[in-house]
Amino acid sequence: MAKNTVIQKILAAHMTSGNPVRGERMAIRIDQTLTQDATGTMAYLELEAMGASRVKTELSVSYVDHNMMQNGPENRNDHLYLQSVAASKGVVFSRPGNGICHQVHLERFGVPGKTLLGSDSHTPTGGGIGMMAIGAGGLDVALAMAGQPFRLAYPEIIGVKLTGKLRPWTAAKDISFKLLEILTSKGNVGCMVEFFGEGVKQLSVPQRATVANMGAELGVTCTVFPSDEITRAFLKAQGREEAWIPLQADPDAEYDRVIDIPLDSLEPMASCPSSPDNIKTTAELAGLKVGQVIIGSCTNSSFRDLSLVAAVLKGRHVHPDVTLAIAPGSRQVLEMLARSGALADLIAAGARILECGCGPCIGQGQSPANGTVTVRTFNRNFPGRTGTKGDQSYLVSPETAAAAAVFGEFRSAAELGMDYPVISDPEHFLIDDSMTIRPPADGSAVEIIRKPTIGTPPLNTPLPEELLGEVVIKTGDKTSTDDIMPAGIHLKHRSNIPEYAKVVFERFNEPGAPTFAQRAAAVRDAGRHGVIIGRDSYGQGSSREHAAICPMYLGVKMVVAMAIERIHAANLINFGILPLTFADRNDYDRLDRGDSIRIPALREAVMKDEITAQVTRKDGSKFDLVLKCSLSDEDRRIILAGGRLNLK
Ligand code: MIC
Ligand code: SF4
Repeated sequence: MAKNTVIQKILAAHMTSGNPVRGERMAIRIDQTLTQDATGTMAYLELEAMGASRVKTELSVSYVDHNMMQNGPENRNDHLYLQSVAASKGVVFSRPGNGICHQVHLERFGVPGKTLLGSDSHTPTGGGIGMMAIGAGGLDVALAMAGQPFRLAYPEIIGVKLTGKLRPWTAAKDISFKLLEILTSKGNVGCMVEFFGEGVKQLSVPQRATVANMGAELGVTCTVFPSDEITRAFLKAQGREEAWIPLQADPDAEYDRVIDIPLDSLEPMASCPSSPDNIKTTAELAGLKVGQVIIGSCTNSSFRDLSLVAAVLKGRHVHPDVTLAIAPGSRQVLEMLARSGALADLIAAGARILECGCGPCIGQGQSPANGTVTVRTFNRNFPGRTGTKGDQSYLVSPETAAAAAVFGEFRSAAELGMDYPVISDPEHFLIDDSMTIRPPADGSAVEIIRKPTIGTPPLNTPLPEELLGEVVIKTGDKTSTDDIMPAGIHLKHRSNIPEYAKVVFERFNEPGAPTFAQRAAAVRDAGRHGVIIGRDSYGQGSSREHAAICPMYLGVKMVVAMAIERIHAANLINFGILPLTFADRNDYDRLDRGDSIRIPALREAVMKDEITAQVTRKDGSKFDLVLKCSLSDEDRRIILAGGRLNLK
């Protein structure tokens, strides 16, 4: 009697090499890919550098949703490159204004049981429709487009059993908060999450997508829901019923670990500054004054979510001390809100309507005032991500956000004095694909548009014979890729590495002192190699491979931490930076900025699982540092070559 989980079934159907044994290396075929503009330009430049003439996936989609401020020509230059390279390589192009990649992909392209690799960490959103949807760096997505399988370790499968029913004013987002409280945002590398149990049936596809989306904050590889009659109804309403297949875990399926979440035991919660796993109940925050509310992002911008907010705000007005901004997740959502009248209710209530896209979620506008509280339905509240230093960003559900907009403070939504608006998915979504452009059957004649701000992917040099390292920075726990490579106003330089590299670790720079970029370049120019020391969960958050490319450009050759997050570790390897971990965690305390780390016979050393480095501290004292090198044979080959693009 078979007893497989949904994850095991999808893996079995896609495995191209390896064995289904936890922790063992394996590879899977990738059916679909997605890219967004902020990571996509580099991904397509890499695809071109590989000499690929046409993508080999069943479907690849290029979205423009991040960089849409168009302050200066850079963003539009990127769009023109992306549109033309998509036509040339056989990729569907989703135009700016069509919506956030994850929302649009769910609506128009997602298929249960398929694999999706996306150059964005929130790609797991597709798990809401029963996909195995995985975030990765741009280069890994480019390789998948070129037809190569995706390599990963066979996962530990965490089953999350949902029972009961959410209570009024408690939302799908609160399931994510509960999971973050239980699992935290660290220590989950190599895990996949699967939802099961009667409670699953209580959640619509957009609600499941909210929960699946925040798997990224747990640091797991993907989050998968079964595909059932609710999935079928959603696909039917999107005019795509033929894409549906049933996909359920077998009755006796065995998970490596099971977490029980009785939905009726949940209460409204919030992620408090400045980490998604800093969870409190909203009751604990009652009375906290709020200066700004923003509703949107790939977590909470569906027709259901925004209709709920409109229902709360109908006939009321946003509190005088609050600004409310709303960014719909897609053009489908926005147009349906307009036609249903909900948009008029939002406008009448004083909401500022932003275009469909990521917008403030990635620091593109709407930075809060100093010392004020911002309440967002987003998924990340890393320090400074809003564009304001010292920001106080709270992540909540649309229900809690709407109440905060009305009251001007955290308060129980039950105090709104109205019945909880139950919003069901429509029987028919409004279908208009005129903002997606299908590629021509033969793209060979398409001219790829390269304006002057479109650079080339920089190449690393092969791994040196000896590492003459110097610690350029030592960071603490949970250093995110936003810390390493800030977005916001710098996001427009994603296609221009020398310019973007100037702001590596910007948040850690001290006024008047040389910046990280200057210090790293000085080490590089002196013929030495930059080393970064991190603590736990180094590189969490965004999939941006720029957090590897830009340090590489500045001469960084090695990162040593207690643990490195999956996507970032893969990006480091892809660009020839050696990711190592401490054999003894206490050694973290013995290292400091300016210390020298030498590894003689480095090329031989990386073939082993343990490397001994010689440390000379700034005060002249010396010690041997034992480092773990947990790389696959393929990873070692890439590291020796100085990155994936150097391998033929
Ligand atoms: C994010 O939410 O941080 C982003 C911006 O979507 C990133 C991708 C990027 O940095 O371009 C992500 O999540 O991978
Ligand atoms: Fe865009 Fe924010 Fe989602 Fe990232 S998390 S894809 S920036 S909406």
